Amino acid sequence: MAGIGEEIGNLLDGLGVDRRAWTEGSLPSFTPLTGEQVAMVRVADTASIDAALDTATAAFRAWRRVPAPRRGELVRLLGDELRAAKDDLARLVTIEAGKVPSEGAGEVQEMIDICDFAVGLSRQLYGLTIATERPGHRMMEVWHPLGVVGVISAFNFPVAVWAWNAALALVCGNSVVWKPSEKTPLTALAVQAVFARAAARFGDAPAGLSQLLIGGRDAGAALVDDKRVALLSATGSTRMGRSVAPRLAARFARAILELGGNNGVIVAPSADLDLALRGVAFGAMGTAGQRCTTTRRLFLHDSIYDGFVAKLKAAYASVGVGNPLEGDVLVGPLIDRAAYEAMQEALAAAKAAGGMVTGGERVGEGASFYVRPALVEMPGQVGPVLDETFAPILYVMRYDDLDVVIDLHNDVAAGLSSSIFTTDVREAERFLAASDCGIANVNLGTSGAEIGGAFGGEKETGGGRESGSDSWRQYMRRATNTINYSDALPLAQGVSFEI
Ligand code: UN1
Repeated sequence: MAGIGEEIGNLLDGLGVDRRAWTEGSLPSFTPLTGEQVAMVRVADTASIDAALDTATAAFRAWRRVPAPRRGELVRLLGDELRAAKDDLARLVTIEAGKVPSEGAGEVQEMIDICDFAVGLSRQLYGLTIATERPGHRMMEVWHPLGVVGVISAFNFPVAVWAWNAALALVCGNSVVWKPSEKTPLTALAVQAVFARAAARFGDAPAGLSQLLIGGRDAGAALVDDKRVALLSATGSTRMGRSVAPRLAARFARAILELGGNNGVIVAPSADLDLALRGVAFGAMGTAGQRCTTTRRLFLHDSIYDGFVAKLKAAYASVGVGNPLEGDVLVGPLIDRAAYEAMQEALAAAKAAGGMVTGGERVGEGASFYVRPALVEMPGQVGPVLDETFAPILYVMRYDDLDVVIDLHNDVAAGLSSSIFTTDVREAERFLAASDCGIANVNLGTSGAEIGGAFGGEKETGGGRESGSDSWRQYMRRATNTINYSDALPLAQGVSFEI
């Protein structure tokens, strides 16, 4: 598409990004919309990574002394700046990550929402007061800032995941160092410029309070292995988590891991089928199947199987696939050739395991990779159904017994998101009690969680929780304080030690 490079230039200029950062570097950057190279981005070298961690450490030392509600003011300004930049940033997300416009805007809205949440939190970082067994004593918990927070984010939520972490980390009194996906450096540069505007309006934020490290393995490895980083929040594949987790554990660093998902939906006999159809369609095809919360497995009760599959096939056939800048489409491109190849491999493996595939073909040719979402009727939960393939493939299976299907649902390595469509309260509650995922829903899909809840999952999803609820506690350290205001020194547990 002619002019996309020019449009990116205009957007980045408008968002306040220094041209040299994306024209004079060594990391080529592409748009999945056309596959063309659109920028050459500067990457951090070893010396600048080291300097960034020093600066982040100094920034933390200053920032932790700023009262939390005042820290919240910076995040409030960040939310303001994001509101002002929303349209341009959303457009950039569409160009760089391939999201359709409404999902690009949704991603930026998610950033704004978490800023609002964090501002409120900045006046609530509360601890407990606990009953003590000793007279004239008080015992309490106080939450303190933690240190430098490293953030490694993935291409599919190129900016929102940074915001979930950064907004909380900042109100909690930490500094932030962010390594975005090498596939999405431009949106990261734009967000960094937005942050810089908020910091300038704030006035006296320490230099380097939130930094960006664009780079490959070196930058990621520094965040994982360097003891100056107190907490690493990493989003990506389970394979990445398997490499990162033991290294963090070896240096006793904190980790928040958001890894793979293999999310399932059960449609029960009593379900509102129109609702279920819409929920499954968005969950499975939204973001071209490239969300960690994407619906990948669908369990249909025998009694509704044939009719539901027919409706689903019609929905799959009708959905528009293509360049979101050019037409009214619901499914944009895969991120790159590797994603397309992984999808084709999974479909071939599904066929070999007895699957019946509808869709999955490539649309168009050239350097971009558009595919029709694939529906695969499987004879059982075997072969590629057990793994996450980051592409729009929905495996469909039959069931007749709810307890059996819940066990089957849980019998995969990942444990992120799950849902049931039913109007039977007993079925709903049995599912909620038994799903082993971090997210379990009734009568809505697996994706599109709001920021107010804790986000994350169990098993090979990594166990981390980000975003809402009490996730903030991970970004702080807890101290138990006991104060003796008596003139005696009673020992706990009745111990006597008279000198
Ligand atoms: C991800 O895909 O990494 O629940 C995050 C959702 C979004 C976040 C997805 N709020 O689908």
